[in-house]
Amino acid sequence: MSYQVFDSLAAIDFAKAKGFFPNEAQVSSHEIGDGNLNLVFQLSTPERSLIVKQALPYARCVGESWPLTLDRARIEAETLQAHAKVAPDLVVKVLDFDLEKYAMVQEDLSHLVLLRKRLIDVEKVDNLAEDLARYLADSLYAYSDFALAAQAKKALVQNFTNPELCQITEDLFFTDPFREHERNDIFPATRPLAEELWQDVMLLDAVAELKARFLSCPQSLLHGDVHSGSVFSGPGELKVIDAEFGFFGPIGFDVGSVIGNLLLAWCRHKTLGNNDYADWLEEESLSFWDLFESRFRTLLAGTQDPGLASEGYQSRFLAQVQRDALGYAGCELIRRTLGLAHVADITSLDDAQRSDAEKKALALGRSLILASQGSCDISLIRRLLKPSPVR
Ligand code: SR1
Ligand code: MG
Repeated sequence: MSYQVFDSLAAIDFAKAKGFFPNEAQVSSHEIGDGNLNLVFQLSTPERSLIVKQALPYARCVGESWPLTLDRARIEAETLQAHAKVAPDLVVKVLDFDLEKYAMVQEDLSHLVLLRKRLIDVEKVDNLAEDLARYLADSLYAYSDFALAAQAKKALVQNFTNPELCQITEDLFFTDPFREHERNDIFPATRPLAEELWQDVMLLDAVAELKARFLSCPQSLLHGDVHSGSVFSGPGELKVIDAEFGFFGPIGFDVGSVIGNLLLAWCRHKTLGNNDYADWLEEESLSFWDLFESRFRTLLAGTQDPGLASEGYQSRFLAQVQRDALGYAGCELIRRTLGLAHVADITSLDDAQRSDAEKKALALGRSLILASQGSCDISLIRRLLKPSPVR
């Protein structure tokens, strides 16, 4: 049967037709999606529990006035499957994908907690930097020119061309927040700072450079939206979900999204005076990069392409990824403050705290973006997070 938007019962019928439950089973079904785009049903019997995720023909957070391709469900399933080939323990399992219903069946991760919630709740997450670094290093290396034959990679670039979802990022990440735009959502106390930022020509030049690299730099198959709401975590476990923004883009974009989200949590906790926890977030950001870089460098040594085996080139490549990551982290801080899609790390604060945290996010974001255009490295984060000297 052709595409229809599921309700709870249709989600059960779908899972039964796929053989996940016997026809006679009493299955309970609840729509639990709280993301910006899709429907998510949790189906359970006493014996098993599963997730059915279906793409809607529009962006859920805005409504039918924002039509959106259903093909994103295919991209999501295939990106998760591609990344699971090389990092199976760190990616949610896709058990089935249906190209007519634009729906997939996934393992249920409800024994885990969204990373964003854990970061808000002042939890020091074991192995966070290690797991995220391994997920990104292994998946981003495996789908790069260093690991794939050129023609195979080009075929994948074609398969993962994701113009509508990329357009969302191009607009919401790089364009709207840096000018007046009706999609922006600006906290009144923050507006004067936004207006100041919009006049900053050097900043706008740097953001244009970062956007151009996002548009035209197919280095590897990115997750494309690896913020702390796309990661589940629990004791000894971390799982990445929600890869509908997957496409071939600059490696630093995924790396920077992780760093940007740790720094958004830092802005929250520094504002609240949770200094020990803010220091932990700072250390996690730095070790995340160090672990990513060292694992990626080790993988590079095994490149299949003798033409890309030069150590000098590989070092320059990683230095560029680092600069990109700092710049994209800066854009994430700014777009989550001024743009359409905010984060609970900041919006759940009271008004005075929110204004303070947003001020920090904008200043930090700006410095990171400007620095990404020079010869900066990750230690910049340490310098930027230090309290400014009293003048
Ligand atoms: C209309 S989608 C808004 C945001 O949600 C997604 O998770 C992406 O981060 C996107 O920018
Ligand atoms: Mg998402």
